Amino acid sequence: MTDLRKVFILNGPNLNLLGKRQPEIYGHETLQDVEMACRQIASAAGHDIRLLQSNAEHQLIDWVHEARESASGIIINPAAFTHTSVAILDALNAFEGPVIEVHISNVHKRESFRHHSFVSGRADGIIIGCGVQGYELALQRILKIIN
Ligand code: CA2
Repeated sequence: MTDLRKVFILNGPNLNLLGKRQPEIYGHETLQDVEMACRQIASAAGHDIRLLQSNAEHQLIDWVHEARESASGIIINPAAFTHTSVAILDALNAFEGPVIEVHISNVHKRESFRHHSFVSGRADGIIIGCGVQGYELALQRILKIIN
């Protein structure tokens, strides 16, 4: 039977500005471009995605809880919450499927406060510094794990 659950692609604070500000760090593509590219990859494999973005930590946590019932995997770029949020880590620890953490920029070439991630201890894979292509790579990995 086909799994009707979606791959959730969760995005944290300020990522709504992707493609609109600081293209030297984050590139020119928008979250909508990411959504279109990922939907195409998922649909070729008989799956679907749900791409969400919030500036609020509690909203991201609620979506992770929702994913427990309705997602086959989670791709997450927690943005600045990566470096601060035990609460997002705790929520992800309660999700049983695969989790891939994505960072558009190479956080290890940036300020030292970006070098630590609370989420990495839960992630099954981490893609860093590959631009927005990182979302596509993460999706390919999730599809491989769940198929
Ligand atoms: O490289 C990444 O994907 C980050 O998760 C992005 C976060 C940053 O706090 C992390 O250290 C690394 C920031 C997201 C802000 O996104 C913007 C996009 C365009 C313009 C301004 C902000």
